[in-house]
Amino acid sequence: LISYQSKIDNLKSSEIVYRTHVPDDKVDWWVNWPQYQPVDYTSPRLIRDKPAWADVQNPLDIKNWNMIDGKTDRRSHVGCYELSDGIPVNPCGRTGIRGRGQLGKWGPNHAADPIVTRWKRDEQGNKVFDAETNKPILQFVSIRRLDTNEWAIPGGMCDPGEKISQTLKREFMEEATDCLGKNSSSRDQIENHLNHLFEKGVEIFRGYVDDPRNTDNAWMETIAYNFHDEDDTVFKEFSLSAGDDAGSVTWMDIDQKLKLYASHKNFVQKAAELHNAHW
Ligand code: RP5
Ligand code: MG
Ligand code: MG
Repeated sequence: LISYQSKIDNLKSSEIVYRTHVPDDKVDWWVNWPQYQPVDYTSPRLIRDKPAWADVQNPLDIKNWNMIDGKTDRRSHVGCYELSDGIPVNPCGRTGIRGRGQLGKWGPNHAADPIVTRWKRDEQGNKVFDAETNKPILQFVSIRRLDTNEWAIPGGMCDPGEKISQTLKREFMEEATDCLGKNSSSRDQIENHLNHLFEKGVEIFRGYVDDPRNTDNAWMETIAYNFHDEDDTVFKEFSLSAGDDAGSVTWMDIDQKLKLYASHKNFVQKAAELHNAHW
């Protein structure tokens, strides 16, 4: 879990908010820590703009925790979360900050992560093997996030009422093909091209994400799926293009030296294991 002081939000220096440092042995709520008084912070943008995708500021006005609440899924993948004075409590422990931080929902904020893979190939089209492990190298479509500058899976938040299969494809199209920057006929072409691949995904992970935005009362959860282009038929003549909250996009070799956003390295490792690829 995030247990270091980190600067959050793009605020003026006088407004910067710091997390309380949470040592690893104090992350668990069961460990008694009476001095723990983290700052209570919800992004002023959420309070001022009240975006449609975000909750109301007062969590006591929300009643349907741990269930589907209209179009909002307030259930957690990790089981029933507890409430403290009517406010959801992060099931993975202390984060050093209270409130919603930058997250829209109190409690779980649901996302989906498409791990799109292919084999690394040489100019002749032969698979490339790692010299040490003797295993073929898998590549995945990685984007560089504009918020933290880190490389990541092109995932994103589930829209209200959206099926997970739709979120996975929509986020991939927005961040890795820049479909929002294209006209509707190009968008349709891209979608037709990807439809077949996105029909046969394998679930890789479902649960809590160690996301830098998590707070004691709001946290990220995701469902990650692998979509694998075994024969390079889908992506051979397809160019990726970064869009929306992605600054760049690339096919990245999967290897244990990777540094990725949040828990994404774990998800990519599971995809490599699924294909018995180099790690
Ligand atoms: C991570 O944040 C998830 O794994 C997903 O990749 C991402 C969703 O947030 P945005 O990309 O929409 O900011 O926790
Ligand atoms: Mg997105
Ligand atoms: Mg995203």
